[in-house]
Amino acid sequence: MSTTEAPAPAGDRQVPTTVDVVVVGAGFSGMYLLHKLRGMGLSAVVFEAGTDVGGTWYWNRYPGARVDVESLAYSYSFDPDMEQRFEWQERYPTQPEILAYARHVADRFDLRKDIVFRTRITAAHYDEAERTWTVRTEHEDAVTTRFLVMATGCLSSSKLPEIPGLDSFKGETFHTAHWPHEGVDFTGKRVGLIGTGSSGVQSIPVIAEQADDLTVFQRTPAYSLPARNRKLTVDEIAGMKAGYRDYRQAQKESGFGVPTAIPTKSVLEVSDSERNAAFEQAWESGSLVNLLTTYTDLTVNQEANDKAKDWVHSKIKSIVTDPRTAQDLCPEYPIGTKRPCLDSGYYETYNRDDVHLVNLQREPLIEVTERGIRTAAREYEFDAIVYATGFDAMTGSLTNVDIRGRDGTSLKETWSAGPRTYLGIGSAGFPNLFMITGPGSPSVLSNMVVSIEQHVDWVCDAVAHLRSQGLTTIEATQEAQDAWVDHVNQVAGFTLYPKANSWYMGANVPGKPRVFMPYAGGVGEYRKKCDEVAKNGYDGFALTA
Ligand code: N01
Repeated sequence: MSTTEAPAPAGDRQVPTTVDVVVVGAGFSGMYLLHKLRGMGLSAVVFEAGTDVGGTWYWNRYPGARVDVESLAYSYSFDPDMEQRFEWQERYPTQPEILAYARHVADRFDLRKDIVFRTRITAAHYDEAERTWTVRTEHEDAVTTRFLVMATGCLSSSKLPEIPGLDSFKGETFHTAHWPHEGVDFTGKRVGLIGTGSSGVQSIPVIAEQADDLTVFQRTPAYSLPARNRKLTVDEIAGMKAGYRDYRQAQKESGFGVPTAIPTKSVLEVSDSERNAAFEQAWESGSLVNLLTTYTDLTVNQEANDKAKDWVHSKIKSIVTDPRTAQDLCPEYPIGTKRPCLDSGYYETYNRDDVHLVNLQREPLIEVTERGIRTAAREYEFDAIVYATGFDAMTGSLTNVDIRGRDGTSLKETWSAGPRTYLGIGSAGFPNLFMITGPGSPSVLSNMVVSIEQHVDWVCDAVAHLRSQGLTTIEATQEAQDAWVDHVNQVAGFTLYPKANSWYMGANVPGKPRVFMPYAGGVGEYRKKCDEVAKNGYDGFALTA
């Protein structure tokens, strides 16, 4: 497969043997951590598998890749001067623009000198007598550290479809999360693409423009809204820059890390015309959050959700001209319970003569062959196959590393029935191991940059507290963790989320326990809880000298 996998390490890697903090991952979390830890006078090293900073935005270079949070909101808030200097170009920035921002941050704070690139972590074992972690890499490095922070991202461990023959295809293959740095030219090619989540929905219109012919294999349709992307005006940028401080505060207090109007009415109490007008306004606004927050009950009441679902179905059918294709593109699960998408011309793309939709519910995937893809109905021949098949989300990048805590306890085994954390930050049995936006925190249900900054600040404050009190370790207690896991499940149970086979539930990975992993209680409420825990002497964590 053509990928962005980093080449063999250069000979001049500088790897320390002992540091105060090891950070894994040089995405938005790892970069901000390194900056803060240095400011605290701590020694730190960051290990990163790629050849540069950027994390998600380093790896996911597929055509059409953009974030679906507006650029001025999808940025760090910790440096007001940087906020004023960086110039965003578009409402929803492209992957190259976000990567340029990450590089700008790395340059500004001279971060790269403490980042070891081209290096994956393979193991991290806790030594109870020494109260240290030993972190090992794929290149046989071993680093001893007091604190270990997994800043590995929620969507880093990519997955392929679980069908035979993946290696037998003679043409080119690509995964959206490992896209070649030099790009791919599909001109004149017959392309098959599997997967219609955000990566598929964003790349399909762009690949369709280029390829001779595109066939999309869809197991589950996505709900997607038009992004209404455009260049930012000078006045918009100036207005945002002038109001940044208030906006940042509003982000922190919001439900999704993006300030929105608070709904006051049930969708069931309004007239058809009022409801249709509200949905139309949300659709035209180009904002996912606007649609889901139009009424109080869309995410918690099936009957209410059906109103939004039916309305979006009618929209899809008004765009897609072939009735059977339009019907196949209409999802049946409640809207919002799988990650909705934001697109540029997605549904319109199916009106092209050279784009075809294969409904895998009718004709399941059987295998990849030398010439293409075989479903239960027939074989399709291609020059290239694109896998937009997603990730082992939230836990994959943690359990792929051989993490062993007290008494040699394996994180992977401990989480075999689903992830168990306190606040999504720590896990009982694993002292001084922190996760940034781990399972049990709002993470993927929020604007990630807001949640990343909150966790990094919290973790650094906790480390500073230990040092100031002459303490050595911090570890989630079993009781606090059990209560938090119950709470996370209880909150999810109030919502419609568990009704869909989503990656939030682990349902996209065969054999993965079906547990709703993120915390659905909202960014603002969650932050209050974390602040309260810290204020009360890290209530629910055991601190030892
Ligand atoms: O991955 P996905 P993604 N046979 O898991 C299908 C973020 N993101 O890379 O739904 C056949 O959503 C799978 O089918 P199903 C965002 O949080 C953000 O697109 O499991 N099909 C699905 O259709 C997003 O949610 C942005 O039935 C198989 C697709 O592959 C997350 O990343 C952009 C299959 C995978 O969709 C992941 O998005 C991109 C199989 N064996 C990503 N296995 C923005 O900010 C999987 N599929 C805009």
